[in-house]
Amino acid sequence: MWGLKFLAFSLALGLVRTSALPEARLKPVQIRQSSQSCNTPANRQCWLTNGFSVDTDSEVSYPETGGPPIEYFLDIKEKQLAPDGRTKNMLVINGTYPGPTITADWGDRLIIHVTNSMTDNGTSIHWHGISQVGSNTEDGANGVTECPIPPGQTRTYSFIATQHGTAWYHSHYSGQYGDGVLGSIVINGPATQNYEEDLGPLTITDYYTKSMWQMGEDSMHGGPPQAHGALINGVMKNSENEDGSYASYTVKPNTTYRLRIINTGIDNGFKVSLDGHPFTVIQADFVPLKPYNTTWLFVAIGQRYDVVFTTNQAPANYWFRAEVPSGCGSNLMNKKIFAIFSYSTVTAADPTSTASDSSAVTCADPTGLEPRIPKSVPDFTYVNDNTDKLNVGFTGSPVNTWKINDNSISVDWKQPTLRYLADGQAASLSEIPGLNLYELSVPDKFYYWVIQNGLNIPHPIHLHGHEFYILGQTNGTTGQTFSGDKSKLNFEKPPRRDVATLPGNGWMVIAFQANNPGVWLMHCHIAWHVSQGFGVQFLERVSEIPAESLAKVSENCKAWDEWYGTTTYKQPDSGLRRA
Ligand SMILES: *[C@@H]1O[C@H](CO)[C@@H](O)[C@H](O)[C@H]1NC(C)=O
Ligand SMILES: *[C@@H]1O[C@H](CO)[C@@H](O)[C@H](O)[C@H]1NC(C)=O
Ligand SMILES: *[C@@H]1O[C@H](CO)[C@@H](O)[C@H](O)[C@H]1NC(C)=O
Ligand SMILES: *[C@@H]1O[C@H](CO)[C@@H](O)[C@H](O)[C@H]1NC(C)=O
Ligand SMILES: *[C@@H]1O[C@H](CO)[C@@H](O)[C@H](O)[C@H]1NC(C)=O
Ligand SMILES: [Cu+2]
Repeated sequence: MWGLKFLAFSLALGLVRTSALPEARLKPVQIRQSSQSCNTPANRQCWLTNGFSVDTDSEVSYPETGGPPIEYFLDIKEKQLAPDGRTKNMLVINGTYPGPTITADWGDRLIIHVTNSMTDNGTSIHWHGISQVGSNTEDGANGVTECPIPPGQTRTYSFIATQHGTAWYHSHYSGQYGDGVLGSIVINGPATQNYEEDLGPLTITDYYTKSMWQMGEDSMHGGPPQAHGALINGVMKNSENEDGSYASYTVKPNTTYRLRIINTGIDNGFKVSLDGHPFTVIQADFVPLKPYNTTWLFVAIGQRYDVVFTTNQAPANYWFRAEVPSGCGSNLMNKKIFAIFSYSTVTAADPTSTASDSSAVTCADPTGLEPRIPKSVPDFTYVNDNTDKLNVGFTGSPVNTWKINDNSISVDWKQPTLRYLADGQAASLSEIPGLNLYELSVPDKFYYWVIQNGLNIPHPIHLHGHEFYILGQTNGTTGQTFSGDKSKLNFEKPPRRDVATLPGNGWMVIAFQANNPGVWLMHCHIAWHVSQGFGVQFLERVSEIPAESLAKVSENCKAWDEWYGTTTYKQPDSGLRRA
């Protein structure tokens, strides 16, 4: 309890500074007598003997043991790589794609120094899924919470991992992450199902052999560009010349594994499965679930699923398969999207296994996900105006543009929303149309949003700073308009997560509580769409955003202003991702 209570208290007093925030580190030498680790293969539900477990609501509390922070140094540079055998000029972190996995324990403070060693691009790094409680300035959304980091500069991000599970980090500078600026995040913590070993992250993405800047240009003027292939853990055999390789895992027989599946994609959702090995799904995004079994999962861009499976099949090599459901992306050129799981007792080779599941899948989230810690949401009065309704629209002229309530987001890299606050201009924010700003001013009130899709294209909707409750979601049948009929909504124990799929021609109703002062983006995670304006900003409890933290924004903007004046590469799009 004390962690967030203390935070809320200090926020209210405007006292928060980095060093004053509670810190935690579960190093054996640091562990207090009262908080030994109790997390074992036979009891993954337990975390610490002082009561932290999978039944601890990470929105309310997290463990702090007062150890040193976890520090990372990330260096972003141009580099030629050939992830699927075809050479591409990429932008990567520490020379690898994906970048280094950030690993910490639940409650740790992370201090991450990001150096921009690129020549012509700024950057900012968003820690996707991390709710940044009390640390809005660390959210890494350029044009919103910071100015980009200019070439030659380093910016330090500092925040606490108040949640646990699987996430990822990526550039928020236009479409840059599609050229390689991303990596996985693993926050160790308790789980709802026992397992013996953790196989770590499995990232999956569509892949473009041309740069995001080129593809973004194409997507602005025509239909969504066709992806040239897909990658799992940054590699794949391509369908053109069969160069490249499949990602592979070696597994021991009769062992229970945890696997962390992450869609880090640009424009495609994936159906995934592992031949012969059904999944027990234990977590969706950062939210632990009541475990359920399935032979396949649909994973939208930005979503994560933690699954457990047992190697109880005949020792052999097995395909892990991914495919793009129809209507869920840009018709990938490569249909053979595989990784290989090899039993350690056999010689690794291309599998001959057959698919466990051949059901045609739609571009829709699994229904009925039940959080381990169910929480209910109060009823609301549906007003059907811009206090609770977000209408998604589109125009193709003069260039492809997405609109929410008839307005497109277009942030200014050099004028992030927090800079207005730093400069004492909070009052003028609502008059700047490009911000697409919605103010949420009542502390701890639940805010409800009916997101109505006017087109037959599904969108993965991602919210920063919160996990949202999904009160209702249509399931892909055409032409559904939310009528206001609340009997179609689930207020009792709705799923919670930070990305959910807005169905084509349908609607989704979400809610979240104003419990995290700051400015938070909500946007479509299809890179082309957010670049073309599909996003809003929620300005939450503006008077409680500590003025002191904003000094960091002014400082980082000064460095950006100096560099931006000297470059010929100017902002080409909404600034959030490139179209
Ligand atoms: C990344 O590279 C930096 C600079 O070369 C180095 O100091 C750091 O240890 C590397 N970090 C990781 C996680 O590999
Ligand atoms: C980013 O850098 C690439 C070259 O690596 C360049 O093509 C692109 O125009 C740059 N974009 C911006 C917005 O600076
Ligand atoms: C797995 O365990 C079962 C029973 O515990 C045993 O019969 C079987 O031989 C084991 N399989 C392998 C591949 O070790
Ligand atoms: C899921 O499958 C596992 C392994 O087959 C089984 O032990 C478990 O009871 C199943 N769980 C549910 C919720 O059906
Ligand atoms: C979609 O909704 C319809 C109508 O509510 C229902 O009959 C159908 O089973 C649902 N389909 C799926 C895949 O959930
Ligand atoms: Cu979209």
